[in-house]
Amino acid sequence: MNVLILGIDGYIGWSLAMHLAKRGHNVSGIDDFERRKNVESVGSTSAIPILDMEERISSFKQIHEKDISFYEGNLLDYDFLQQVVRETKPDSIVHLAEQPSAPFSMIDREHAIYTQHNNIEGTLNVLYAMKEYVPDCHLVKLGTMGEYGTPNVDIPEGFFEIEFRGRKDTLPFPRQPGSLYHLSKVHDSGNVHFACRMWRLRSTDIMQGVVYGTRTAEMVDDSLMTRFDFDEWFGTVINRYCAEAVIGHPLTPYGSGGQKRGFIDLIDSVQCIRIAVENPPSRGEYRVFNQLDEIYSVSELAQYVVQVGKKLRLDVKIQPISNPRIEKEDHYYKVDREHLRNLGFRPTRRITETVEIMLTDLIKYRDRIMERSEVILPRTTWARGTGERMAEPRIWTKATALPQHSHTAAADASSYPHPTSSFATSSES
Ligand code: USQ
Repeated sequence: MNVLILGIDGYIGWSLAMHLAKRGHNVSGIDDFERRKNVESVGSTSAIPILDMEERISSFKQIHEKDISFYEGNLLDYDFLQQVVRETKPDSIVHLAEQPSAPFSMIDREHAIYTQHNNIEGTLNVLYAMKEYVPDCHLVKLGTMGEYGTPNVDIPEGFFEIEFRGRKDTLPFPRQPGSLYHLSKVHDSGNVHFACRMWRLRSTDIMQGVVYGTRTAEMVDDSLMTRFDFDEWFGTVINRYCAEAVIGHPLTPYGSGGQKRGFIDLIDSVQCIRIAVENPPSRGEYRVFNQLDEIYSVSELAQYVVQVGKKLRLDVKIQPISNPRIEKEDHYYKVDREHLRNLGFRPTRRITETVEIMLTDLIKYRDRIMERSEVILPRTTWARGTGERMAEPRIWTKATALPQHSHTAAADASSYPHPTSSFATSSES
């Protein structure tokens, strides 16, 4: 199949490109490196070093003997987009080219407008390019479980049957998102559904849970790794916990820690997207997949990281901090997720196995995380808005983070002992 990946340079985009190319698909991708720039704009960087796109592609070709084509540009540039679509003639477009951070969208008015403009207008351009040049193409659109919010009833896959005043219908399940980023995805879902109904496009709208992990099967060399964010804005909760654990920063569950979310390993996220690509819906069909493996509360996750950290001789502490977001901390959460399983999705490994792989990978890059450790504690608040800084007492400082001997070795990651050898990272040791 010809697959065009929008946002090929991102955390999932690069992982997916390698997976699909290795599988024999003809993969092209678009990116304008906005994610790299946005992470840089908040003073952070990927904990795992990543190569430039040209170098990534040539390393992938050398190692896996497959080609990936790359086009640099932005979806908001319709001339650019339509030219790429006409040239690559995709059977499937996977749309990952959005600003994906809830806290980033909540910094202030400018970040909110940037997020919604980028995400909603970019998606509209994709829909128009499909309508005009490849109406038979399948759009795999990355939405989010956060579109639904946390209702006090079960969450179906997109639609539910409702009886109201004696009449019945099957309607989109109500959306109650918790950030202006999540809301941009709700607007996208409405536009994609509309394009399927009006223009007979076909689409799978994926309500994905929170993704975690450092590795997929194709990442057999350091040059093929994908980015890994740990800052307040772009790091997701498990990834942040693992980065915190390796530098001796206490894990940071927000509030009471009872918030439940659906989670999925990076390796399974690409597996699921591949399944969606290879099993397209019919013309005019708009279908919704809830893409997650298991549900956990953020406290439970912290416990898992402590447990695995112990195995690796890391002394991991938990220090809950006041919640910068407005969200329920004690709530019902039950989610249907049959569609992908019916098409063959099987989780690759248990969460604790992945956390072990993550901690082992990240220990190698402790100095990079340590250098940017000031981006870990949250400062963007939902309630006060306009980017006002949270007055969170500093509970951790670099100076107390590592035992003296590790500090002196910080410039050379390779001098850190292997996690299974006798060493511990602790603010107390
Ligand atoms: N959280 C903590 N401690 C932290 C970071 C987060 O307790 O250090 C909590 C948050 O308050 C929230 C939960 O963990 O209750 C998840 O937060 P997150 O930052 O990991 O994920 P979220 O903001 O929900 O967004 C991420 C991705 C987004 C994707 C979404 C899937 O950034 O692109 O859409 O996960 S979902 O959450 O299902 O909507």
